[in-house]
Amino acid sequence: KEERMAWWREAKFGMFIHWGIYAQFAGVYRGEEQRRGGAEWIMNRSKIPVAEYQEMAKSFNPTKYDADAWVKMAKDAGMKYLVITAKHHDGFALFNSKASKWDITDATPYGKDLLKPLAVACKKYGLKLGFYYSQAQDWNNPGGAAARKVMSEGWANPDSVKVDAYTLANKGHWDPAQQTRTFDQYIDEVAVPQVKELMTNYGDIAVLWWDTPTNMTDDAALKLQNALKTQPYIITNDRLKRPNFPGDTKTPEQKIPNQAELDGLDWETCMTMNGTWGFRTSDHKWKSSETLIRNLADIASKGGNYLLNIGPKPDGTFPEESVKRLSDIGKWMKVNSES
Ligand code: FUL
Repeated sequence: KEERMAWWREAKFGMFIHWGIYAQFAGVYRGEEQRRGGAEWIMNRSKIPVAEYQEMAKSFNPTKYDADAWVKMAKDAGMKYLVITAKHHDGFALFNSKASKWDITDATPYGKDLLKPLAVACKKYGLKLGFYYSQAQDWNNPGGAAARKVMSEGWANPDSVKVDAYTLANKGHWDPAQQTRTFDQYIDEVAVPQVKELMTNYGDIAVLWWDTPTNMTDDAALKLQNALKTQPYIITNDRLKRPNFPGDTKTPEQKIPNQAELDGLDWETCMTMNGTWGFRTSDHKWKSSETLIRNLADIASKGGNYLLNIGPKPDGTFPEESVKRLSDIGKWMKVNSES
């Protein structure tokens, strides 16, 4: 483990990327602002029917996507690794998957694998590449889990009360289309095969970032863990299944732990630059560059890593506010690494 963790412990700073079909909604459904949660949660929060959500993929066409430019921005900011949502809770695969048609190649006009060019660019600039994979929650591939959440208030759907009762009675789901298969079938036919695809088609993978173990079983967790074995150096976080699968790293979210809390453990604080992980037009609560730099220094001095998020726009570009902050951090890094 010591050998496996060596680069990660030195890294200090990485880029998190939350990108998917939710960027198309950008926090708005049927003209109503989503009231709670990150914009990447809109399908669940607003109880968007599966067919309607999938319709949105038909106009997802990120023609301005430039993986080389993304990785260069990360590198110039002093980041040493990158973790991207290969599949978030909405189940949409940013890669070409044979295990599901709910992926970039089958469901969108863009039609090209988004992770391949990223792997190439990471190699070119010497950054490590990691994948976030939502192993349990999947709101589109039937059988996937759904965390039960209160409906985002404010959406004037006359059926909302009924939909919520349905959700309560159906383990968090809101559309019968989500339940045509069992969780075990989803694990065996979608999650495990997709993780294997991610482990074999993109070269060396440095990190597997699991998330929200809703309804996970030890049995399913073991299958997923075994799917990583072609990447013997991979580092995993603590979100596969608690408590039996602790992984390598702790994942404080949106907060910097106090020193004593995580002393002796490997930890990484993930944080948004504004208030959302996925792109949201109306979120203007940007932290200042100064705050972000202070956070980085604080985290590094306490022995942790800082995984700072970008929520790209549907056209494939980073929000200008994020670009500005990355460049400010880069300038500070340059001055402070020369001494
Ligand atoms: C959370 C997720 O539910 C959020 O959408 C986001 O991905 C964050 C990093 O982890 O648990």
